[in-house]
Amino acid sequence: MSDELIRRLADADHVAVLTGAGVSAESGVPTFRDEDGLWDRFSPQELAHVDAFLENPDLVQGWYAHRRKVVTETEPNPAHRALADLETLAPNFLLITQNVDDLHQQAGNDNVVELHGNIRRSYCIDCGREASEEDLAPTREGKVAKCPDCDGLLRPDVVWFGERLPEGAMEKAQQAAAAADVFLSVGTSAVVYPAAGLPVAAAEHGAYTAEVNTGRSAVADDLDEVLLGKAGEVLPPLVESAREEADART
Ligand code: BV8
Repeated sequence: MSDELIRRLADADHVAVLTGAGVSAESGVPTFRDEDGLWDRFSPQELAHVDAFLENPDLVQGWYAHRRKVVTETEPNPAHRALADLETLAPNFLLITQNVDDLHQQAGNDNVVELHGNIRRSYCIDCGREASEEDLAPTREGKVAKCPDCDGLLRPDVVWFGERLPEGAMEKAQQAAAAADVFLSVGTSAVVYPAAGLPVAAAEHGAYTAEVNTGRSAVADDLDEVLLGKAGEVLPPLVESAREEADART
């Protein structure tokens, strides 16, 4: 990591961070597009799309039931904790996540925008009633889970391809990107829009931009700095150094 990034983080009044599945990889949550990723066997359109859901509700409900189980068995890793620490350092901070695993909130981040929803919530596609764990129990036996009130199909509260992001989420994220002194992009391949447009939008508004990734993302060439490595190994020393630099000034 460069002294410039440390200095800018120490000085920053506004910090915004975009995260993707890579930040949860060290918690044991598989990513989407890595070799052993979730989409190794299925393509995104086969699963994360409402048409796939309506055609194969048991397959899609089963996939999300599996992912919910994985998520309930995982906990935040040092990358999540470093980002919670960073929120206490920056006067203005927003964590913009594409992840649906709730791990940033569990790590202690308060200012979180979930661009793609949250897998812990499910609802009925017909009446909108929120589904309980009990309502979802049939998915554990590979059966279709339906609404106890109206018999509608139950779906996860996540954003599928072709679906609109949650009301106001992208606006809040874009405002933070435009105001950012430093914008970090952590653990995302940056191929899914509109989320993937945020790091470049921040750069265009004058933010110092850096990505933390085990490989180069699709937007790496447009950023000021690329920190190659695991988020759980790169972020803790980065935030610690920024905090020491900030303390040295007071
Ligand atoms: C919308 C569901 C409009 C939730 C997901 C062209 C054709 C067709 C469509 C489009 C198109 N151009 C744009 C679109 C729109 C489409 C899109 O972007 N498609 C892409 C694929 C081309 N976008 C949409 O449809 C969005 N909606 O645009 O709506 C609209 C407007 C008005 C009215 C109606 C509609 C909706 C996008 C949301 C899709 N939902 N998932 C779920 O099941 O989780 S996307 C899916 O990919 C996940 O949500 C995930 O968040 C997202 C991004 O993936 P990443 O998080 O980046 O994960 P990935 O595995 O890819 O990468 C992991 C990275 O981590 C890698 O770089 C790896 O190197 C790194 N890494 C691994 N380990 C570590 C690490 N880094 C650090 N440390 C480690 N240890």
